[in-house]
Amino acid sequence: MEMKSMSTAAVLVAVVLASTVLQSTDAANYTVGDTTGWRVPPSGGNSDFYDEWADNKNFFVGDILEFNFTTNIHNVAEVTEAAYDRCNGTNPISIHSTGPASITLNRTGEYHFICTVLGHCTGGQKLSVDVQSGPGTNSTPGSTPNGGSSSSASSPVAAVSVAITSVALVLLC
Ligand SMILES: *[C@@H]1O[C@H](CO)[C@@H](O)[C@H](O)[C@H]1NC(C)=O
Ligand SMILES: *[C@@H]1O[C@H](CO)[C@@H](O)[C@H](O)[C@H]1NC(C)=O
Ligand SMILES: *[C@@H]1O[C@H](CO)[C@@H](O)[C@H](O)[C@H]1NC(C)=O
Ligand SMILES: *[C@@H]1O[C@H](CO)[C@@H](O)[C@H](O)[C@H]1NC(C)=O
Ligand SMILES: [Cu+2]
Repeated sequence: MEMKSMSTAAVLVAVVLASTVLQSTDAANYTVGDTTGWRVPPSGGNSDFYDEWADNKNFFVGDILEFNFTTNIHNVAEVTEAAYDRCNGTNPISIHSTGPASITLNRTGEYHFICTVLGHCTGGQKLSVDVQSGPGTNSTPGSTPNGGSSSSASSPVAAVSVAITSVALVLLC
């Protein structure tokens, strides 16, 4: 009787702890381009450099992009898709001129970034990312472009919770 209520409490504590730990690891902090930073990519005209950097990553609401660049040499502007395609920095949505610049991805959908210094975007200094609603992120309901990916993202949380619950039950029963 007493044992049973103890184990129930322990399981509850374990599950709450597990979900707290998992939620706190949700937001990621990326240095765009890693050690290359934010610049015209080296190895001449590799205009896919930042697309390749982003390719194997999943971006979620709350993640941070750190654009590491030297002030007055580069900048980072958020632009529309049309402006991104044409490397048109005339009317950016927003622009950050002081490096390094930290940009929080606070909505789902595509973001487009370019450097507006002449020739830099056409030289490959451009990045687009597709942001998904993350595990534990219940803001922006109904605005997730691809809802299928968010369910796959939440399944590890459930799996770890089940695993921890099982271990707790075995130890305490
Ligand atoms: C993100 O990482 C950069 C570089 O490591 C660091 O300077 C910055 O403070 C970090 N930002 C947050 C919010 O953790
Ligand atoms: C940012 O760039 C500077 C200069 O290239 C470098 O010293 C620094 O380590 C970089 N920071 C990160 C977080 O990569
Ligand atoms: C760049 O965009 C602005 C408006 O944002 C537009 O007026 C201009 O014609 C565009 N330039 C080119 C070359 O497309
Ligand atoms: C989203 O981020 C942008 C730029 O980082 C900021 O200006 C804007 O206020 C943010 N929006 C919300 C809802 O936090
Ligand atoms: Cu630049």
